[in-house]
Amino acid sequence: MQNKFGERNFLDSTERIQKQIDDLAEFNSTPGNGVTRVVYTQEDQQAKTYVKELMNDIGLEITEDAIGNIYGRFKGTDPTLSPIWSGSHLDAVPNGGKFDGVVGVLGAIEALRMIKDSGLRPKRDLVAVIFASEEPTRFGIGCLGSRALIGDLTEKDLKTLKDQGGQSLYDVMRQSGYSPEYLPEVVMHLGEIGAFIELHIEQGIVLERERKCIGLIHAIAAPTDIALTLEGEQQHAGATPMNLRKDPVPAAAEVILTVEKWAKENTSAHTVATVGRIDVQPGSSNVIADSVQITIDSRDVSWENKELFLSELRKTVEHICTRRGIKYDLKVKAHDKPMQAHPFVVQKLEESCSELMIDYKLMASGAYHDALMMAKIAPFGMIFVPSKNGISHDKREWTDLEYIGEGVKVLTHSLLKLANTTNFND
Ligand code: HGY
Ligand code: MN
Ligand code: MN
Repeated sequence: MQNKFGERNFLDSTERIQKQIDDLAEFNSTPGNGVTRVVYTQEDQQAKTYVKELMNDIGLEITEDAIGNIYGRFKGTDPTLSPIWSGSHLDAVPNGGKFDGVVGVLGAIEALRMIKDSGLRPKRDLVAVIFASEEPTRFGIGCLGSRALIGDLTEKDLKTLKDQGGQSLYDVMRQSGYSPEYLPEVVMHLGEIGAFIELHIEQGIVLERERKCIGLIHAIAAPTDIALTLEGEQQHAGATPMNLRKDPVPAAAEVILTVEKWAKENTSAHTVATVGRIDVQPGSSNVIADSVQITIDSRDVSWENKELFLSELRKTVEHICTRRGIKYDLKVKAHDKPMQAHPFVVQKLEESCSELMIDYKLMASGAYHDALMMAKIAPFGMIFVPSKNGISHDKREWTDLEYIGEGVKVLTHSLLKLANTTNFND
């Protein structure tokens, strides 16, 4: 394909992106200790307003849906063809980095800017999307914006999902100026979107180890998010003999070690499990706990493995709690299906890398992304750029600007290819 974009274009683009990444990092509730941007907070709204201005500056047609997904559209020449989408998220985990999600949002806007500035008018519309929220930080389930968009969230879910302060997602949405009562109007269906490409940092060490600057994703591991509450009997730490205790803390410890053992001994390279949060109540040193709440986040690219993990976990928890006289409540907040990238989209991404003479690696993603949800209604592909020392979800998160530039190059070329393809089975 004719290289319509000179090196100068991409140099300007990466300089713009570097400044935008730094500007966005200012919208942060933990300045000086990584970047934290939780959905439907002031910092989140500020970041979304900042990016809407970027979309406006390049003349994209901006719309926002009832729960806060934001769309910037560049019109193509043939309105009968479904649009090509690209984007990611702006929310950031507590004390995280400034690249996760942001690179995909800014990269999509830069790609549309360069295509627009080149004077090219592709057949299909191009849409840059910011999903309302991707991190599970506040409501315990990730990809809320894209999950709602594919119709996987009901109004009942919005009213059931609560944050640590006990506020429902529904109420928080309304307080933030959104209209969750119009949730059905957010939903899109198979066929309405031609294809979706997400540019994202790898968040792992593979690309750096193999000295590749681009990863093309063939599959995304999917999360199973569990909230487990263990209830014992609160008693005096000094006066209660060991044989009369119903202490939920050692019960939780047994569960946690069993979860780790199961994931470690499992065959699949992508079977992982993490206990990220432990809340002990009342949490005093001389009180035998009343209850323990833990989160369990397990991932796999194999659905069979995920199903096995969940059934084994249920049996393990039942066995430990029965033996210890502990009551428990196990809530499965998400049990998502791993997804394969669409061969045609991957082929276009590979063609772009070859034409741009950029070396790449085909790989799976251990992290999940909005692409995992979008896969249910559109052919998807993902472009990874390396994470320094494989670190992410931490203040040390870093991706060199030159790699981001290579990612934007591949994204721009691939969006153009897809936007000029009438039939994906060609
Ligand atoms: O947890 C994940 O995989 C994503 O970064 N939210
Ligand atoms: Mn993340
Ligand atoms: Mn992300």
